[in-house]
Amino acid sequence: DELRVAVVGAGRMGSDHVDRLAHHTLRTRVSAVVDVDVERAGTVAANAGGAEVLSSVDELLASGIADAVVLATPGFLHEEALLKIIDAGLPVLCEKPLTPDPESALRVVEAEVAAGRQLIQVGFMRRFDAGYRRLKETIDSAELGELLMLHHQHRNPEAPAEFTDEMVIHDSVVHEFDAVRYFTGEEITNVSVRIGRTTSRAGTVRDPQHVTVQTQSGLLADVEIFVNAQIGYQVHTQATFENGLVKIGEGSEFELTTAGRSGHEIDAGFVTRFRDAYDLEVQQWVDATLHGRIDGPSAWDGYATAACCAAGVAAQRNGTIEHVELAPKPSFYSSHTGSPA
Ligand code: ISE
Repeated sequence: DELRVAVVGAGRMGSDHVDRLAHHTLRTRVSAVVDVDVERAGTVAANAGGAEVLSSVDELLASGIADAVVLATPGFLHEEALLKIIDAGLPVLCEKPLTPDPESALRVVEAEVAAGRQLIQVGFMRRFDAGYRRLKETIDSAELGELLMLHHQHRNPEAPAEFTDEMVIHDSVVHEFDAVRYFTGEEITNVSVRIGRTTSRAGTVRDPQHVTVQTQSGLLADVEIFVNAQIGYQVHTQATFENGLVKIGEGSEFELTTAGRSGHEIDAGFVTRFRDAYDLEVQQWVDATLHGRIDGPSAWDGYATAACCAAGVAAQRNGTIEHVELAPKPSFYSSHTGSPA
């Protein structure tokens, strides 16, 4: 069997996924590349011999040339596309965020529930990172006793000039919201944000910021988010247990020692830092889809993290601890492996 995948959105993530599907993923091929900018779609499709070039989701769904979709347009375009894709009954791997706000995310969740089967996986690729998986196993096995705290550091080399305080939460910290939910298997109940000194290298964004969340059972997790850190792309986690500590994300295969210094390389960006995670995410999605299943992060995970983002932006603005409001979780998602119960 071979899954025919259409990639919608031929920007940075879309073109990376086309390359991955065409050259690094088994049991699939790219049947179409879709972008309003058909020239850009054409250039990307040329890397996946034989892929059709189309300019809209409507055209794609009418063509019948795809069994499944990878949606990699900007987040504000996701809702409209997802509702059409659900209506057509096609499985979709949707890049994060599911949608930019909890109201639209909930509409997508409701449409999926109404369709009666899970079609959406959200692209929280860190769940497929080897370090993340190992830490999750350590937590679940209780071999170090109970998990007490999580400390995250999320650093980017630099942010685009138009990056805003809101985007710090929506684009960047959304990954930690999902990570905390993944590690603990619990929902986040509140979010606060403190902002102190700001680097002279930031544009209008206040940077770094310190975010604290709490889960249903009371666990605290904090995040240093620093999007103009200059040093490269770093995603570290330190987990504090009753009987030990675990650090992930700091290692590297390649350690260099030279005159007067010793250390390892730092990735330039997320495409390389999480390459293995993206590869595994997409291969597992292809294989599950061929078996008529979705077994990665769900639309519910997309909705719950969107609710955390809304609380995070309010916390940034108000300087308060903001409660995260969630709609009741449809039982539809309870059997799902990736999500908190
Ligand atoms: C970007 O959208 C990502 O998803 C990256 O993983 C994150 O590190 C970056 O801050 C975001 O802008």
